[in-house]
Amino acid sequence: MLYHIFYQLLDINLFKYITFRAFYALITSFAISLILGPYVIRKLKLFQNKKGGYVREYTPDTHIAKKHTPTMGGVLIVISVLISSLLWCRLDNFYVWITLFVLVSFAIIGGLDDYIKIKTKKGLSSKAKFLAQLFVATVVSLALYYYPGFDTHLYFPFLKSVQLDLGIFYILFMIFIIVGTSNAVNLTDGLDGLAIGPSLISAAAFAIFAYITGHAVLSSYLHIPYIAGSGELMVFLMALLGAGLGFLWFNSFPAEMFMGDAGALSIGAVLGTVAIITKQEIILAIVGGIFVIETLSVILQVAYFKITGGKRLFKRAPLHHHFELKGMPEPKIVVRMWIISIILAIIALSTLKIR
Ligand code: 57M
Repeated sequence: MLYHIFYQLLDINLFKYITFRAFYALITSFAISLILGPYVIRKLKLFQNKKGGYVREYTPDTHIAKKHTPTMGGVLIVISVLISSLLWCRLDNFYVWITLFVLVSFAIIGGLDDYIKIKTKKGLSSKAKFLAQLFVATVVSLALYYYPGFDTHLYFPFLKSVQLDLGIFYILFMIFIIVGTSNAVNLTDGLDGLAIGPSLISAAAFAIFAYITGHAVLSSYLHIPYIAGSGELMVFLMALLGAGLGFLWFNSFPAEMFMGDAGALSIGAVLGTVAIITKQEIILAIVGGIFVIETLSVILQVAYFKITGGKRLFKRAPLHHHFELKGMPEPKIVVRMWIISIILAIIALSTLKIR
């Protein structure tokens, strides 16, 4: 909105620049989440403790103490991103609106699950949740597919001349990426700061990718596809980064709140959507490697259990539970996952030069 007022109406050039608006989007959303945080925690606590708190069955003993930690903190992230994006993004940009739509609709699906879980201890059925995710992802994928100039090629890092045209199957691919990333972040969200750390690192890396993809000269210099208008996603992603840092302020060990499905599903879906728009889906698997590893640990655990007729590969999946049960302190597991995530983001960014 500020772009339209200060640049288009008042001719103040500074507001034209994506980088300027991106940095202030970060500061704005960080400030909002920091200021609103204590209020949101108080409200969520009141609501949740009235219902007696919530702790999953078979949770490691260390988690019993978390029984009264309020969940659904993702609401704080979503509100902060929304306000900041509406202020700092260009509001005539299709990609901004589609990403905001993903953020809000997945937050509603997740929030509904959190809400019902607190009320009835059961949550939405996993089938209903999955169908709702599929529905929104399909709407978004069709909107992107039919957007003029949409490119159905899949690009590969390191191999600038290799491209795969998926044609109409790109729609299925997009649905898979959006729903898959959404659930992968959700699976990862089991220790204080564990999901938000790699989410922030991914948002920061994709802010750089979005800027370059939306920049005609830079994208051609680095041999990556040029997607007109995608640079504006940098502003959105920096808003997400700011809101996530504000959330981490409260979610760092020992957490004062969890993001809930409202946060995990929406952040994951948004990262998937941004990777699709910037044509960096494979890079997402590298940047978001922690989410991939956590998801793979579950797949391997279940497969191994079935093949061996009851033996386990890990003490418990997803992987963070394995380390917990081995006696590793929670903050150590989390910080090590962040370290891996930072290294993966650096590897992903290095692919910009190696093409
Ligand atoms: C989300 N939710 C957390 C919190 C958070 C197929 C199977 C692998 C599914 C998986 C599963 O249900 N995953 C979904 C996991 C829960 O956190 C809440 O949920 C939100 C995210 N959706 O925001 O509201 C608990 O995690 C802890 N937590 C923190 N700090 C945080 O910042 O400490 C969360 C955020 C919270 C809190 O204790 O209550 C969760 O872990 O339940 N299932 C599992 O993860 C289960 N794994 C399992 O059964 N493995 C089997 C098979 C199926 C692979 C095996 O290994 O044999 C584990 N879940 C739990 N304990 N709770 C098992 C151990």
